[in-house]
Formats: sequence, C-alpha cells, structure tokens
Amino acid sequence: MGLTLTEKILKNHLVDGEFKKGSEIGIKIDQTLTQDATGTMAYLEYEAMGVPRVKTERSVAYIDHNTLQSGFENADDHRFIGSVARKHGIYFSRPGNGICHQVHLERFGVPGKTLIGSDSHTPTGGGIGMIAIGAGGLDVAVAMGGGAYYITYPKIVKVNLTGKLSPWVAAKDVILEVLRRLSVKGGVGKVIEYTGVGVKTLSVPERATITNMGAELGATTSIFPSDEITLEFLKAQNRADVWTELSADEDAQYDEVIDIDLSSLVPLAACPHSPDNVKTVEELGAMKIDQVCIGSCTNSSLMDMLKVAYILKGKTVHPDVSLSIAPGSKQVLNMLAKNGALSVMIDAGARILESACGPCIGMGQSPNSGGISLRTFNRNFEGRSGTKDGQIYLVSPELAAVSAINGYLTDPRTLGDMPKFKLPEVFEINDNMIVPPAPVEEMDKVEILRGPNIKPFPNTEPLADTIDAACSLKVGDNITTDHIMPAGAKILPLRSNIPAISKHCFTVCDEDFPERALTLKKSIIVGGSNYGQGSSREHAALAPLYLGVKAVLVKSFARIHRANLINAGILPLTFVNEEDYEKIGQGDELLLENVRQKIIDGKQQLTLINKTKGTEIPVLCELSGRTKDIILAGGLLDYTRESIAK
Ligand code: MIC
Ligand code: SF4
Repeated sequence: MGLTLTEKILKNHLVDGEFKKGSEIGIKIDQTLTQDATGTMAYLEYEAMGVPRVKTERSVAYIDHNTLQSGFENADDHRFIGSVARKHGIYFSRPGNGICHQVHLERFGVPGKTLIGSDSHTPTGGGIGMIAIGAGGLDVAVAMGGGAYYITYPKIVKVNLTGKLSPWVAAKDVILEVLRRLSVKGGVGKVIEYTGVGVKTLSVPERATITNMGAELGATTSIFPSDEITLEFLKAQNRADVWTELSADEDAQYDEVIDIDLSSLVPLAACPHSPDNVKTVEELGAMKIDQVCIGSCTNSSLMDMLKVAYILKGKTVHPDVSLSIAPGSKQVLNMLAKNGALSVMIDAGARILESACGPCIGMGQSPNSGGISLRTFNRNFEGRSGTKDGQIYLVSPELAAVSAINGYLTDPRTLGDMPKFKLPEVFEINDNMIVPPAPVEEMDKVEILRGPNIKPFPNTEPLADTIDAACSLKVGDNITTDHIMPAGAKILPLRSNIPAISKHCFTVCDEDFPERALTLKKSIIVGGSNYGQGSSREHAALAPLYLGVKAVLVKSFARIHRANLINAGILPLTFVNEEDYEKIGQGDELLLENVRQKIIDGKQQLTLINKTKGTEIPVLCELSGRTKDIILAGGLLDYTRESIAK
C-alpha cells in the first residue's frame, strides 16, 4: 500500500513509538523557529536544560510580534533573545526583517524536513512540503536540545483540488471554504494534505496562505507536495539546492477525502467572531466598513502585495476608511519599494506599517468602537483586535483592497479582467538582518543580556496524590487562548514576567478570576468543547499554573493547548459524558482522590467528587507513557531535568 506525503516524512523522522493511528510518536526535529512573544520564555526554558549548543540543523529566533516599544520591556526581550541566539547556535532575525513564517518560508524552509515553532502558524512551511507544526515554547526548547517532538499519529485528510481559481478569487477563499466545511475543531488530530490537479495552479505563496490558516482548523499541520512550482520559488530565492520532489504515492490511503473544485469557489469572508463563521460576499451585501488591514503571516507575500497595489493604483482610500498595509518581510517591502508598488500604496493613502505582526496581534490599529474592520489575517476572536466590540471580517487581500477604495464590502470580481500576476524569477536577496550565531570557540564570551522584566519560570511540583480544590471558573465552548491569556500592546510586554501577566488571565471572561484563583490557592477550571483553540502561547498554561490551577476539566481540548497544560504539569481532564458539564457550578468544591496513584497504575477513568452537590462524575485522564511521566514529575521541565540526571 502506498504512503501519503505526511506518512513518508513522519516515517523518515520517527525516533520513538509505533507507526499506528492514534498512538503517540516521537519525531526528530530538523528545524525550529521562535518568535519574540513566546521566545523569551522558550529560551529561559532552553537555558534551564543546560544544553550549550542547539542540536538541530537550523534554529531561528525571530523578532516580529512585540515590536511596539512603549517601554523598556520589549526592547530588553529582543536583546535577551539576540544574545541567547548568538551564544547557543541560533540564527537571529532582527526586528524589521519580517514575520517569522514569511521569512522562514523565503529563507530557511526545506521540503521534506520537520520544523516546529513556538507559534501556531508554523504550518505555513507546509506550503513547500515541510511537516511544520506549532508547539509550546517548552517543546521547542526540548527540540533545540536534541529531544524528539511528540504528537499523536494523526489521521490524514486528503483535500483533492480540481479546476482553477476564477479571476479575483483567492487562496484565502480556498482555506475559508475548508473552514466553512470542517469548522474550527474539524482538524483536531488530523493533517490536511492537499493533492490533485488543482495543486499545479497554485503558487507557493498561495499554498502557504492555505497551510497557514489550517491552524484555524485545529489541525496538527497541513501540507502541499514539493513540485516544479516549489522549485521555481526556491530558485528565485537562490535556494534551488534544498529542493527535492515530494508527493504522496498514487495508491496512498487517506482517512477522509474532501473534494474542492477551485473553479466553483467565490469570494468569502469569515464573520465575527470565529474563522469558521464563513459567508459569501454576496450573502453579506455591500456592508459599510471603517477599517481595512492588509498583512499578517497569512497574506503578506509579494504576490499579495502586488495585487493590492494593482487595485489601489491611481485611487484614494475612501474617506470613511483607514487602510493599513504591513508587507510580510523586508524582502517583500524592499521589492515593493524598488518596483514602485510601495509608492502606489502610499499615493492611495495607505498607512504603511513595519514588516511585523502588528494589528494581527493587537499591536496597534485597534478599530473604532463597534467598528467594522476587514482584515487579511487568520483570527477574528472577540477582543483580539484590541477593541472589545470591534467587528472583524477575515478576507482576501484583493477583497480588502477594493473595499478600502469603495468604503463598503465589495466583491473583487467587479474589478473585471485580472492581469496575470507572476512571481519574479529572482527575489531581492539580502540576509543582512539575519545574525548568524557565534562560532563555538567564541560562545563562552557571549554575555546574556537580561532585563529587569525577565522573571524565572514559575514554580512547579510533582503531581499531588489528592486534588481537593474549588472550581474557580466555568466557561463555555470554543474558549480561545486569547480569552485565557489575552495579547495586545498592553499585555504582550509582560510575556517574560509570569507573575505580572497572570493578572490578566481570563479577564476577558471574568475580571475577578486572577484574584479569586490566587485567594483559593488551588483550583480547577471547567470548560466546554475545543477548549484552548488558537495560539500556541504556553502563557495560557503558565499563568493558570502560577495562579494555582491544578486541573482543567472540559468537553474537549485543542491540541497545542492540551500539550502546554501537560508541559506545565496541569492535569488535562475530559468529561466521559458531556452532559455532566451541567453538574458543576463555579465555586463548587471538587475532589479527586488518589489521583497520583491511579495515574501511576495507568487508570484513565477517574472519579471526580462534587462535594458541594454530593455527586460523582466520571472523567477521563488520557495520558500514556511519556505524558504520564511528565504530569507525575510536575511538567516537562522537571521531567527533562530528571531524564538528563538519569
Ligand atoms: C497568534 O497569532 O495568536 C500568535 C500571537 O502568533 C500566537 C503566539 C503568541 O501568542 O505569542 C500563535 O499563533 O501561536
Ligand atoms: Fe503574527 Fe498574526 Fe501570524 Fe500570529 S497570526 S504569527 S500574530 S501575523
């Protein structure tokens, strides 16, 4: 029986476990990436492991998230990350060089290799045939130290693409269509593999838009084959030498198949407040808009920007609309500057932002109260823009640009004929903003620069035998990591200071939660399905850890967040019967007896006693082998230290 592309790459990298659906496997990681908002913590964790030089083929530290420097904190973190990188063998992409995923695709990604990154949109690398997975900072630290990365052997979904996109219908519409069909939890435990004749009609940046936003499906990752189009892209990046041809076998077996005829797609938008709340532009009608933001790791490639410039040429942004544009990398920005497209954008009245995440993570450009903002980004969770009642719609760059001119939501197909946009045969290459690590013989001389806002990892302790704690918070379905640990310009500078950032934990849902949890000292959080969707930020586990949360009991978890809870030593529990969710109220006294011993004995089903209501609730604690040992040790850091000591 033939293999899928995913299986081929995973098989090549398998170092632990059995190659069987649903079982835990350890894979060797060739490359890692970090960004600054998760990076400081990841490098503190790396330092705590005591490995002098990274053991990967390539590790890169990017500065792209916390670029608004309204105090010393972010600048200190940048210097810290830069110095750690220099010392320990990591390439450092300086602020201004671009968004991690865009730059990694351009300059470092290699077909057939494995990459993990402390950012959930790491699967962007799947656009050139990598197995690229988002992970918590601690997992990335372990991989840099040479450790394997563990995932559940995924189900593999084939997305069979046929036909060709109509003019002005975009790659963004392809992934929005997949989201419409599968939902934000439809990809959990799965890899989405794109195949079919339609693949050949998509350029690498288009493929990368699709794999990038596969993160919103909750998928482990998404991947395209590596073919002659990949080769063309790598050639233009002067990296043809890293290309290999890769595809699934003809007779590969998939767990699910989805057919998408590209020719049948129409312009789409994800409506507030979820990336899977997808409607056609026709259904939405000519809605008046207040803001348009173009950029982010999903849609900031040269190709996207050239289309935007073409639409803006000779026009003026509508008087009621503010348009901002953030090209994804220095390479893109510089090429736009040299070919005149930047001037077209400036002329039209666009507010040009630096090549960074910017508005996507709430670092500026929050919309007006109740404002309708069209964004080419990947997430529109409530409050993420920085304006609590902002109405964010996720759309393609083409749709965003034409709407910015008209002042209302506009179908880009009204633009008429579309010229043929071609990628350049050679990109502008200048890696002067990527600082290579110090040679091994000089690493001891590199001083680590630590600012006063950088505080150590919170205290952990081995799993107790009994958890006797109140329910400090009860929340509903689809809780995102932006609810658990909000981001934005005010809170992001606290990413390296867990005691300080914890004061904002869950405040979107309940302002009093941090105080209450601290007063209780120990507590349990109860939630609904797809708990922890979205970002890879381990702060969404470290802040609860600091606040004394011992267990999280939900209907179901999102993948990365569950792993982060385990890494932080917090027990992840699920209801055996989802209806039992109703049997717990906030404030109820809960009890898990002999939980340590039961986990040691390999029992997966435990009994939670609700002392307040006098009821017993069966719950699942699905830990096996390694994850069991991590929880018993009190988290991945303790587990790793124990393993190194052994
Ligand atoms: C995001 O898009 O939510 C982020 C900010 O890039 C996060 C990482 C973080 O919170 O630092 C992600 O996607 O993992
Ligand atoms: Fe940055 Fe936004 Fe991409 Fe996250 S989703 S990496 S914040 S651009």
